[in-house]
Amino acid sequence: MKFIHMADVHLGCEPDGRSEWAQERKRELWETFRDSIADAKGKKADLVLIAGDLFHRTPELSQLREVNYLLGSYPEICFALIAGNHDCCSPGSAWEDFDFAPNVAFLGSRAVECIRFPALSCEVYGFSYDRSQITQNVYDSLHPSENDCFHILLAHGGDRDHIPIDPRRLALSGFDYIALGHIHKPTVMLPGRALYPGALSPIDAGDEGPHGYLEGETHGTSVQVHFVKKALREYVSLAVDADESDTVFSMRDKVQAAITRRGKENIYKIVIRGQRHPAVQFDTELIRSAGMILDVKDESVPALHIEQLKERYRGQLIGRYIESFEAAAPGSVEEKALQIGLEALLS
Ligand SMILES: [Mn+2]
Repeated sequence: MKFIHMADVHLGCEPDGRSEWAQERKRELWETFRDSIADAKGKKADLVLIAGDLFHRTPELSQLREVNYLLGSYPEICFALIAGNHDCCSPGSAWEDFDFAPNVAFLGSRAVECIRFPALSCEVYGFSYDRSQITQNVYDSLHPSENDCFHILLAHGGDRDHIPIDPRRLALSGFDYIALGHIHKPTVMLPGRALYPGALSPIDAGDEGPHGYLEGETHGTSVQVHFVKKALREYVSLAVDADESDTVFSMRDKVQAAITRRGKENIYKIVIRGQRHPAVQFDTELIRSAGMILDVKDESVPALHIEQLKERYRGQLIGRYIESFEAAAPGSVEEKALQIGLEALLS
């Protein structure tokens, strides 16, 4: 059996909400999801597992209809999904009496359900969040029935407020594969058995690194699983060095070149380091126009030629200030005080 395991798609979320590209990214989340479902057909997957937080919030009817249209277009593929903490199946929500296509199994109850796929001789166990927090470690005591099926647990959480999971107890549970969701970075809990694919697309600037889904194939009760990069973009922290020759525009050019090397499609957090000319102030808003940049932090320091300054201001306040730090060791707090004090005095 071949399967695709994804989680934390967060449809409806508007990543980078205050940026110029927020709407584009909101649409991208849907497109990437649609593409991943299309991949399942291309790869001839039998089963697609969606381990919670498919939506950013408890879905509206229109969003459920959209997803149902996409999944229902592939009647030869089985889909199994649960609601996570973000899109919890709260009483009265549109989840409750939604009529999914026959190939879609929504394990919407708060109690553990088991869905059997006889053609795949596979059973999928799981339940949905009915609220945004569940602090009981419900997964640790779950066990599949004793039969010859391949046993999958669809599970969401793993931190203190969202169903804490003890990997040692999970390892003893008897499930052949545990499809996890909630942690946005691809993470292995038990090698080949319990994995987080990470968010399908990165949602938060902290979600650095590649994003996508897991593709697996079963051999008896063992599983071979690997990560497939699918997201169009990554969040990247990038340091760019300034030197004394740099101006605001030359710095923007440098940032642009660094972004071109690393990939223009990515979303950046830029930090300017190094020593700038004392007369230059970097206009971070202007530099931000060099690409998809969330934030430019200027951590450069003015290049201060201490000996020259001491000569030039000998006998004056600045000269005496420098002399009073003569014993400062490199990297010491005194050296930092010298730097900060000089910047203030010189400006
Ligand atoms: Mn979650």
